[in-house]
Amino acid sequence: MGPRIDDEQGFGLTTVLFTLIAVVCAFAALAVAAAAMSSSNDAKDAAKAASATAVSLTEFRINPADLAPANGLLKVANDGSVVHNLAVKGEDLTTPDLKGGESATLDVSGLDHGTYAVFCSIPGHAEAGMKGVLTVGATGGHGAMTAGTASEDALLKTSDADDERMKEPVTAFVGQLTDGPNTEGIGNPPMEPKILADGTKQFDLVARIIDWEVEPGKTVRAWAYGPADGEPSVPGPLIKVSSGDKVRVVLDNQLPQSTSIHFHGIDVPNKMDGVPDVTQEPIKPGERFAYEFVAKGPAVGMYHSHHHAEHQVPDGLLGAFLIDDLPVPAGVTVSQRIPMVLNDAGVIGLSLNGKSFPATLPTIAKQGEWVLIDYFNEGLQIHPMHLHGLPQLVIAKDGFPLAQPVSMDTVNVAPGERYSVLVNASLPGVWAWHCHILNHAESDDGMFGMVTTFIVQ
Ligand SMILES: [Cu+2]
Repeated sequence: MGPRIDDEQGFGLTTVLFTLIAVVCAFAALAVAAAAMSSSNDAKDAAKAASATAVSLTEFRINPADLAPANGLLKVANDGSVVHNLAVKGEDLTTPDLKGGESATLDVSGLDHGTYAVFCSIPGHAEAGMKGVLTVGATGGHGAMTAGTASEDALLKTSDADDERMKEPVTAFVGQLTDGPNTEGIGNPPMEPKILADGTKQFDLVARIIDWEVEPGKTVRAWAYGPADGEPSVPGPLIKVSSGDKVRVVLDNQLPQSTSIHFHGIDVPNKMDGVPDVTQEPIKPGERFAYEFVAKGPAVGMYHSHHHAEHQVPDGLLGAFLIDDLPVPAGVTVSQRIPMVLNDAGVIGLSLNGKSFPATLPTIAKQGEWVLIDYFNEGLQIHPMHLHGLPQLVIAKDGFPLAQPVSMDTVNVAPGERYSVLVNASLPGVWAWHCHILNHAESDDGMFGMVTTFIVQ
């Protein structure tokens, strides 16, 4: 029994061993099979990745700019030195931000067949040139020999779409000629003073935060001046007085921050200069301060905050302050005087008279009229203001009449400067009028910002 039992046990052990070996072998086989499968997937991925269309990003180019990946994959490499990405316009599809030397695969195979604009979405990079066209899917019957033609077609189609998109702001601007302003609120409303018993002209101003529509549908929280009994605006009310007037400007600070008013380019006594901690205490929220002086002209000035000015002024605490009319050359009769307040920062941004194109208003004159334009730069950058078709005769700089007026087609207005120019509406037509720093006037979506027109009827 014993040996049999042993034999049985021996047999049993052998069976167990064989079973174990078999199981181990089976696992090994599975592992091998799995490894084989995985390596075959890796091989497929590798093959797919190898056939992905290579795109190189550099400063500031997408190369090639005309992409038509056969298998819907783009191998995007940042060959530049700053961070870039590749995004598909209008789709929620982009590579991660890639540092120089990094790359990523972008799968565009899920997009509907068609053409798409691609760009680098890092601010300023598309404008600097990082734009391209992506074609997804077959373009119909084109073989390898005609691939170039197909992508040229795609580029043309994109160009049509581009042109349509860029026309929209112009259409909105032109609509104002028949339908009136396309935004709420107009800057520079003339302000009438309260006349005090001694003849003093008193202007009661309130500073507060308001909703201001910069362009159709874009409303910002502006910091604005307004008459105590009227609507605030950006720019604030236009104040005009005459030489010898006793002027009193009372500011009621309804802002959450202290403020002050500096009368830039206007003769005032030192203690009325509006510089907190230098000539006065800051005007705290809820407080008032009265600025008093006797007007001395001619002057083309501005009134604006001189406290937290780096944000209070571009956010809207600015206005034009004129004393008297400017002397004009013999034989010239001025039919209208137009303030043109330039701004480029804060919540208001690139704008003319507190509005960005297409919400800027045109200047309209009859043929032969003389129009006087005062430029005021309340922004942080210089703006070369270019008027098409009609020369600008500069008659005053910072309100000081020039001994010899000088003609220009582009007037460079630096921060704080004022230029007064006469324009003779000599040639009929709609003349573009814009800042000539081109990205202050045009974007991928067409004209915006510091653009308006001068219309001669
Ligand atoms: Cu500009």
